Amino acid sequence: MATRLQTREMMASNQFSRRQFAGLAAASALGLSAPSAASGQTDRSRKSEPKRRARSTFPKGFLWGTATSSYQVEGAVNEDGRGPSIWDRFAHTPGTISDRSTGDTASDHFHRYKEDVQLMKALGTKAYRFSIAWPRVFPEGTGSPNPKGLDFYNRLVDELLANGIAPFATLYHWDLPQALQDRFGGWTSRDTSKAFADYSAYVAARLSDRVKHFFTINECSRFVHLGHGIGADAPGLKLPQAELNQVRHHVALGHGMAVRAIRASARAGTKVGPAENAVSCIPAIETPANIRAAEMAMRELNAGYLTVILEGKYPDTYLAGKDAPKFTAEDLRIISSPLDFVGLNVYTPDHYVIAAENERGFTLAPFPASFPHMKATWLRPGPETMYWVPRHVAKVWNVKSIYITENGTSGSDQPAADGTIYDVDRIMYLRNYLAQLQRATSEGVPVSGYFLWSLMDNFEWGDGFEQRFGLYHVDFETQRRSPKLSASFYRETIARNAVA
Ligand code: GBH
Repeated sequence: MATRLQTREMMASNQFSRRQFAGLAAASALGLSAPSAASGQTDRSRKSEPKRRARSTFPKGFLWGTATSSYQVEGAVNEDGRGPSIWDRFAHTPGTISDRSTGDTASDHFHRYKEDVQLMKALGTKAYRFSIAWPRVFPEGTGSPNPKGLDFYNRLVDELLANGIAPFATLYHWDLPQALQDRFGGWTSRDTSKAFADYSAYVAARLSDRVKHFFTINECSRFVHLGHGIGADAPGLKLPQAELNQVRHHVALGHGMAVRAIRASARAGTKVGPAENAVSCIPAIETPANIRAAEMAMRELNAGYLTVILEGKYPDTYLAGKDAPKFTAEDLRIISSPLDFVGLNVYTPDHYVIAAENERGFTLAPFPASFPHMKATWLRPGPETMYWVPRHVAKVWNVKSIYITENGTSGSDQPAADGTIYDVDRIMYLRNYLAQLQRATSEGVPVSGYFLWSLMDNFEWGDGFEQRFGLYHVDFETQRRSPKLSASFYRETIARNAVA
């Protein structure tokens, strides 16, 4: 005999299929033959839903958005006085990008931003996270600003606001001015940290009348390791460990200097924080001992980024040995300047953790070869990552405000005979991750918003155009955008403020 709980679940799932059916029927041609779908009629029957829905919603006012980054979507690399970035140089170096593409045109967002804002509106999103290309603003990295440098961002911000979408700006999503690489060796020098703070102050002074949230640096962890450790990203360096740790320190310092510079130059009330892809540590089985072990692993494995940013010191284990970075006490004070929020990019479980009676207090389980992955082989689906990462960050470092600054997946995205991309793999991924995010918010983990990566297909770094992360498919020949089925899923989720 079914228990009360099981009966409730069964009833709930029946309602779900009826609702879903109605939703699909109403949404002919996905209801998203954008941009005309801006009216966004969704299924009204949810009004009459019983209590279960109320408990499974996201908090009132939860901010739903999408994310992109400058080099991945803008194109227009030679327009309006933009200088070259390390990604222009890298992508134009033979052997770096799997399909030999570059970001020269990318998704042509620079010219099509108005159309793209309508795509956001059709989803019902209320926020957009984009990044500012430093070499548009300071073509030489420092010195005289390009008089037209911020024009595009001014237009974009105005267009977003006119459409009821809040702009969230990232100051560094990896497109360092090439001039700084040439002059100072880029992030191998603290001159770059200082230059980043100056550029950030300049931008914040001019945009903070309309942009209320700034992210400093996107994913220190990735561009330090891939760009400077293994040479798979720009600037393509393979530095020895001690130098790599020094680069990481300069990046953390750049973050802290930028936080201070923004506070000094922006309007009062401007909010600032990092956007980090934390090394995610998941309790392999949810026992109190494993949870505690996963928290310890979190601190230790994020030593050079979140730990130093949020604690103002490097853990002793990180400083042991000959490869430790060189720094001053003042550096640590700058790096740990108070933040308004922490942004977290969440994609995949990095480690499943088991408590152990060893020096570290934990063991990291090796991934079995049979663990599944999405189209990108690095992207293992582990939906509970979306629960544990914000929960750990809130608990371990007492963080009071969190945004999920990226989450999403690539897919093969082949159109069916009727031309539609039925990306049910992406929907499966998103549904499960969002259910875990809802679990977190329902337990009081302070996540205020979610930015789906990505609004549309774009230049996926070393994977060129071979990995597509968009809710909207982009035909890179014609630049035509069309919604995938997942766009309907996201629109429905936003409309309900609950996982669809
Ligand atoms: C984010 O990084 C980026 O911020 C964004 O620009 C990007 O488009 C998006 O995610 C999707 O990738 O060396 O082959 O094993 C995601 C986190 C961590 C993904 C490092 C790639 C290593 C790939 N990244 N990972 S590999």
